[in-house]
Amino acid sequence: MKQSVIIAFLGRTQDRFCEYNSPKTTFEKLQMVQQIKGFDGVEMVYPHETSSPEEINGMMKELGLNWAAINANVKKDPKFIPGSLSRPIKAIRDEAVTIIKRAKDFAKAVGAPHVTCCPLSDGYDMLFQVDYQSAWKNMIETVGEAADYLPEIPLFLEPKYSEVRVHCQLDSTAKALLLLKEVGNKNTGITLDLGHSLQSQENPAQMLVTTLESGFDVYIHTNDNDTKADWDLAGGSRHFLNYVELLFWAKEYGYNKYFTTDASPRIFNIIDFFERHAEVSLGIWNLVNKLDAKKYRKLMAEENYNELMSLVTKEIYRV
Ligand SMILES: [Mn+2]
Repeated sequence: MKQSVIIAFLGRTQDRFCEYNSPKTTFEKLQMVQQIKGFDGVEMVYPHETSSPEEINGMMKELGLNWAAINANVKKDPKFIPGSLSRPIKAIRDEAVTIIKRAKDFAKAVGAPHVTCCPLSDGYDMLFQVDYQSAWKNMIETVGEAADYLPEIPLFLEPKYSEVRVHCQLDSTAKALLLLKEVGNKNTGITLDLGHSLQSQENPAQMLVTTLESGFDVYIHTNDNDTKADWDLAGGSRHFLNYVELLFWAKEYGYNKYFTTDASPRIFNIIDFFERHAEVSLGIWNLVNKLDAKKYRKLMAEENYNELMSLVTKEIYRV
């Protein structure tokens, strides 16, 4: 199991009420990744954490770290705060597409495998706020243009139900999958964030399988929450069995990308928080690798629910 982290969570984070931890340079964040037992991969935000590809790759090599993904941020810049890829103003949409294209250039230059983008500011707060027709058409067009550029660097889209808009445009894995089907570019995929999927009232494992069976790739973000908001808790702290089931099916499909931690330490010690996340994630991965998947799938085919529940009790919960 390859584990990585979105390094933005190693610096200062904030919510509506508080700021947590101290600001850090990209190099300081990378030094922290190196200290966290279980992590050797990095997801870095473009353009806010990047400098020249040469300088960043020098840091990565010096610290012996590997690339999980480049995260194209199309929400943080003040002009993107009310939205970017779906906005009615073409100049803003074009600027957002350009950021994704430049993120792909950066990924290629540093040797990162793909770009992921979570268009959180696209959506709406009130009813009668946006024109759903133009918003959907704009999204198909902008994502299509970004996907077509530099096809050797695939583009992954990350859906989420809520935040920063009250209702995000890509509010579920299913909606993002529908968008990718409309775009029709095979060099695309879904960034399946376990917590986002839970917040959308989905089953993450089922959405992994649905996406892959629909012919689109998947990149996994790990965390947990209470399903009401995207709290970015440590993995397994609320939805242990969902995490086990997701990794069970990831293994069935031969998932070989990084499992990237999208979790926020907030009041917890940063290193301890991520080490506990890495530990439970690896523990679940090792557990899943001990399960006889053929036996489980045979019982599913036979609709033997009682025996399956017994196996979950004995082999997964182990009580
Ligand atoms: Mn995520």
